[in-house]
Amino acid sequence: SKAKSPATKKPSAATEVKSNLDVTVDEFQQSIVRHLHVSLGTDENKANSKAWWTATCAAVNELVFERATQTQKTHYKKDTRAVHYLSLEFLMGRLLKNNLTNVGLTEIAQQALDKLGLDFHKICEEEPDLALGNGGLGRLAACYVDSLATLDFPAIGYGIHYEHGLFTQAFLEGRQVERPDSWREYGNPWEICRPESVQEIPLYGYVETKYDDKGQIHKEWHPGRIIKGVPWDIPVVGYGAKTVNILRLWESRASDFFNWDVFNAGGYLDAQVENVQAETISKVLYPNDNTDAGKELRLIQQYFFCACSIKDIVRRYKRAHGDDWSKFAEQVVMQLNDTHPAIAIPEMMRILVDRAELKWDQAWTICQKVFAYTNHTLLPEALEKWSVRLFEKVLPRHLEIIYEINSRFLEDVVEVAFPGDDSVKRKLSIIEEGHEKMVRMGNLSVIGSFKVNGVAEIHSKLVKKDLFPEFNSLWPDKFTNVTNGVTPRRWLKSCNPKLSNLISEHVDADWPVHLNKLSKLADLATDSKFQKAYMQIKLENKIELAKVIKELTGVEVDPTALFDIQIKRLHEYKRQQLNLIHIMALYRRLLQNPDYDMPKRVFIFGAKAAPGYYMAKEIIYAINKVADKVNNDERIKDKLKIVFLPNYRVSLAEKMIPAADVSEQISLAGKEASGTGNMKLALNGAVTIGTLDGANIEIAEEAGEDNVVIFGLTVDEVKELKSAGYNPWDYYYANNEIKAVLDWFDCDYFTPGKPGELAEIKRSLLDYGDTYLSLADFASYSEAHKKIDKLFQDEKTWAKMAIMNTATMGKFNSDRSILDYVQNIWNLDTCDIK
Ligand code: IMP
Ligand code: B1N
Repeated sequence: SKAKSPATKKPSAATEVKSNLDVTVDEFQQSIVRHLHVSLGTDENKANSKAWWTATCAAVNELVFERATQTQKTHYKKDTRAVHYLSLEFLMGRLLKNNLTNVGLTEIAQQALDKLGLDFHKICEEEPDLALGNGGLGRLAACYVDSLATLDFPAIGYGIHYEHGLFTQAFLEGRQVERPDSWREYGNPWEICRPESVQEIPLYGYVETKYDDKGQIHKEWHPGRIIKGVPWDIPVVGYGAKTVNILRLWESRASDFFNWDVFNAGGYLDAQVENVQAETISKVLYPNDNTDAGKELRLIQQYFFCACSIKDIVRRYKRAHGDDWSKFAEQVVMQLNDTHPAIAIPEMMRILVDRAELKWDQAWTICQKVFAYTNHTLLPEALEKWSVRLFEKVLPRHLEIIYEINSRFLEDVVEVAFPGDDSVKRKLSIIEEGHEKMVRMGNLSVIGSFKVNGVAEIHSKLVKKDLFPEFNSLWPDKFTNVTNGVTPRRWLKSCNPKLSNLISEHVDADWPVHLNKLSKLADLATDSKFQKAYMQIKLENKIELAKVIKELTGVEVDPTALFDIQIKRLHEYKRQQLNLIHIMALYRRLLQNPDYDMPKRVFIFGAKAAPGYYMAKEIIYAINKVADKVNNDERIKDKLKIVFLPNYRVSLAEKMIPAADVSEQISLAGKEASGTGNMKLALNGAVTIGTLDGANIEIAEEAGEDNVVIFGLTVDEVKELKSAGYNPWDYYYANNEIKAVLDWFDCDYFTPGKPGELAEIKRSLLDYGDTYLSLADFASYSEAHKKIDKLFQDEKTWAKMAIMNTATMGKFNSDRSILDYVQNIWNLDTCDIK
């Protein structure tokens, strides 16, 4: 790789953020080369792309770590109140491009690599995704830490340093196979180990009751095991690079001192087995989205990272305030990302009561000012419950504390509000009675938090009305809404540079932080010159995606066709199966009438199924099989293509979203708490075909009803239909097209020689009751697609709709969400970093 020297372009000030990091192209180039030598011990001749990528990251880090240290120092000196975002998942994706965007050095880096004879985009492709999350919930956490840093709020994200993130997905003859993700097999340049902040975490064992001289009870937990928590810090660079916060992820290790006993007793192998068990805690992310695995290791993961984080928080607080707990709740707020970190509540009580020896009431008062809880789902299978038996074994002291919290709550609160009402008590109790007693983490979270929020307007209403109605009548002010958002830095500026440059020609350059400024584009929505420029960019993005599709699947698609995209975890409630049966209906219409009037269409899927989710995997297989058949059927003359891109992940989303014409958001109303992919797609100019569910409702409000296509049952209609008794067979017999499509699954049309291989799909939609009402919504969905076809064929109308979507998505900036949290829940001040 010999250095070429192309003319050095001047970075255009209009499109890059002005940050305080002043570096020239030459300096940056020198820094990369220096790191190649000094940090990697190689040189320009030996280095492969991976080495160049590592060196480039190191060059960025040199600037970023300095800011991180400065930020921590300032927060410490000013003794700022900070939010601690506790989350089992952070789906960060790649960081190089993002960090360059945020420090305003994308063009500098591009030119520096250019001068080294390297291709910037190819170098970026070397980076593995940080896939420490499953989907929306984990990616939301990543957007939120970005916004917190961008807005200069003191904040820290706490999570687990999984050795293996979400599995990678491949297809083997159309079926999903999973392989482990090894994002840090050869180290990762973004993280720094902090051995000076290691924590020790107890587990198992028993509780001893002791009495002191005054006859006071003291509880002492004698743990059966001690695990070490080692923190790894990843810098979180705000846009403009003033604040650099950190994400602190805990890795589990065997605790040295504990294992020495076993070791000395001659049990070297036993000691190793214990090591292995300890290290298992942070080994792998549970791959379930929206379902509760209910496994012991998962409970231990939850406790492990909460206990490490609280110790870290308490240590930092004590350094400033010593043993004076009176200011703790002024300095600390902890946001629980769903119930996964709810064990932090009894852990905090344990620290305050058992260790700091505060009175119960004093401790509880502090606790209740510190925790806030975000609910992300109403799906019953996702609501966490742990068996009392398991709890007692793993966390015996916490179980006692939970019982104490519960009995006080039932006596002091429920009995006062609903005297003598045992049925309300049974419902609100943290403990569910039954043949197996269970700890309800949702109830614990509501009782232990000062605020509870849902993630979109409709979802927050349903949290109050359907999930926690009695809690809501006890504490109406506790419940609130914060509609989700997405960071426009990653999800527009960095992933769609062409559109971003066009926007910057017409809108103030600070639109990536003041996203409402995009509304100015509405004036241009019918301007034919702007329409042309906008649609030309969409086409170029589609050409790029077509290349990716060809590379990954071998399928050739026409970039002028309508690109219809459904990307999200595979789940029956998200209804990929509805999309599939509609595509099959289109295919059938084309077979019956080759002149059937529709624009050329490409249906594109991306989705991982939880490895243990049988039906989800059947749906993937069915889509792949139907795709094989349709894509190779010459009779329909390429009017219809279906592609399922393997290994959907953040970095693939960044390539798909800018190329979407239509965004499929078709969950059964009431099931998708919010959705955030819906926001990213609309922001990039895709027209939503969607149900009145989650944030779709707010997207439709913002975009205007002319610029989205809504179909399907509403939440109330779903309830009505279900209570009247839904029978999918009615729809099967009443609608010829539904019948024909479902019957197709019985034969071997899509699986030659293997009749009935796809029959589970049909059974799930008929025999198993069609839980998510796909058949009930089919007709309306089909009409909505006909409407899309018409609109798409009218180029001017379509361009206007696409532009209006970009213009109206300002509300869904995650900065707005963060400001909502700050105002309604966290009560933080910004902190300027010099
Ligand atoms: P942490 O609590 O270990 O995360 O500390 C974060 C940062 O706060 C440290 O890296 C320092 O930059 C700053 N800090 C902590 N303690 C002190 C101190 O005693 N003097 C000055 N800065 C400190
Ligand atoms: O959280 C997202 C929302 O936009 C989605 O609508 C919602 O489905 C998603 C257990 C979950 N809810 N619950 C989960 C993930 C992992 C797990 O182990 C539940 N994910 C969501 C952000 O608010």
